[in-house]
Amino acid sequence: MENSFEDSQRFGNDLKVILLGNVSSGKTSIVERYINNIFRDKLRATISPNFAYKLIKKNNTIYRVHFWDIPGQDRSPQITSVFCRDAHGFIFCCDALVKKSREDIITWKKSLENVLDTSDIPLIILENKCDLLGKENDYNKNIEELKKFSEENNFLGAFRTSALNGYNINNAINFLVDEIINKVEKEEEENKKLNNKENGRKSLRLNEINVQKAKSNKCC
Ligand SMILES: Nc1nc2c(ncn2[C@@H]2O[C@H](COP(=O)(O)OP(=O)(O)OP(=O)(O)O)[C@@H](O)[C@H]2O)c(=O)[nH]1
Ligand SMILES: [Mg+2]
Repeated sequence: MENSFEDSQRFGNDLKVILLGNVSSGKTSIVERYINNIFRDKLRATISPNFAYKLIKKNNTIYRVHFWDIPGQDRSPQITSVFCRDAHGFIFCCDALVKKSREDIITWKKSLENVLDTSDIPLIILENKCDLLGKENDYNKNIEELKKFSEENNFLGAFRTSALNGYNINNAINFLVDEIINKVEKEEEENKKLNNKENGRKSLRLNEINVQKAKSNKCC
């Protein structure tokens, strides 16, 4: 779907997804691949948080999904608290060739948990640059290890991706966005039910008051 200004004016469903992870794990490249389907070689390090959005239609609703790309060099509590507080979901990125980069995801998650209770927020891992692991058929070699790591650390899912050739990027991010939208729609449904109940009680009370008024106004 095209991201046009007119489109963005027509709806109010904004969702916020944050990308966290070490320097050079590929966060900026992943966002550019997902949103614009491009890849730039030799990208400069991101020096301040950036965002870009994509319009996604689901169940007849258009959502504007904002992707916040946080610089890997900045793990300061200010950044996580300012940008992450109202996020709907998180993508933790690591480099498939750098073992420490996967382990560092735990540190990123811990610094996030200092400012936010993540137990009810969808979090996924993207182990990026899998094109450097070998042939396409080998992309999923030892994927069980990654899945186990993800389960043990309470992530919703983990994917090998390549921003360079696009492998699994749409699949992985659409999975996260779907989860977020399902959650948001369920919450809205529950809120509606609660409001209806509340309105029902109010109108019952109003009816009772009207009946009492009518009774007291009756002339004998
Ligand atoms: N081979 C390969 N290179 C990639 C891939 N993704 C990113 N790169 C390259 O890796 C380098 C770092 O990528 P970035 O997207 O800038 O990484 P980043 O996580 O945004 O880094 P910071 O902004 O410093 O936090 C760039 O030169 C990219 O071209 C990939 O999937 N495969
Ligand atoms: Mg970057």
